[in-house]
Amino acid sequence: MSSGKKIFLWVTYYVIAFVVSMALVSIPDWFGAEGGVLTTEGQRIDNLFWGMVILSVAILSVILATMTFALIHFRAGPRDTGDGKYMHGNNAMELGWIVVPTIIVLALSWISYEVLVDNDQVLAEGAGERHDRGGVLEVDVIGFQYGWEFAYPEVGVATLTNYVIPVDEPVVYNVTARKYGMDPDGGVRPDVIHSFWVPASRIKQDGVPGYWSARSWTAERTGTFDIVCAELCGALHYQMLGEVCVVERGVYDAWLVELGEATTDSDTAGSVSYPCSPEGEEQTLAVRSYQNDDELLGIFTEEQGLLLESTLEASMPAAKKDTSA
Ligand SMILES: [Cu+2]
Repeated sequence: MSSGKKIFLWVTYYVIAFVVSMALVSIPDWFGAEGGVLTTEGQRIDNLFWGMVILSVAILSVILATMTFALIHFRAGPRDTGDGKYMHGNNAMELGWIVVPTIIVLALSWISYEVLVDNDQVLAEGAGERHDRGGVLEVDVIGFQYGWEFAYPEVGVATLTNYVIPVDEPVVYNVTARKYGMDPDGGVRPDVIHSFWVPASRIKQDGVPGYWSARSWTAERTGTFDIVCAELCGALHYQMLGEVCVVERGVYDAWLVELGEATTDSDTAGSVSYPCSPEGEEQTLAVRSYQNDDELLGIFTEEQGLLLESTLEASMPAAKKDTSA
């Protein structure tokens, strides 16, 4: 067979392998429904993901095409019992399969790094302390067993389960988790790590009790999008569902005014209208006052928290004894 024909056949196998593999990887719904990516930052992540998928398929196709070519054209005849050609070492090939993958992996690392830097641009520019990030809208996200609170420091009020943001504007999320929670029997126990995730945003951030982490993203269209907890955090982890409601700036401004007037007393829970209520239904969101860091710890004040901390410490050895018995 002429080398021209060999190359033609190999390229044919390559094209078939590439087209079939691309068709197969396009079948799964990689990111869930909800009409595709929601955020500017998420679009970068999707582009990176698909770039990596296409590159992987391109490399896989080299293997598939070479394997197919070898199976068909180098197969032994029925009476061929001889040995294959003896080879020992091939410097060019060995150098090739070290250098080429190294370049690919380094290039992918660099591109991924660039995407992460771009996605944290708002945080980098508005650096500074929590609640003072260069005038960017901030929402404090507090996970607990089992739900989410979304606090608007601007007006000192937090909503439960669902929250509202304006479209086309960066929002900084300060994420944490409560330190303590209430048991169904009225007792007190420490809370755990949760993970704030709006799948359509593609951005995920752990909420660690007593520690603040920040992420930022910009929603590019209005509507409602699921919130889930992405860290297995206990028996009712699956119930940590909510909704982010993305609205026009005017709607958001009016809602924020209403939110600010919903409650002022930290002991009083109130409610506020929900701009993303389904057609013909007037839903409300539960809210509570959010005045200072003591309240960030959850349903307890700092004083109670310290008291509880010592109570919990005192009860630890007993609890250990219980489990070993
Ligand atoms: Cu959780």
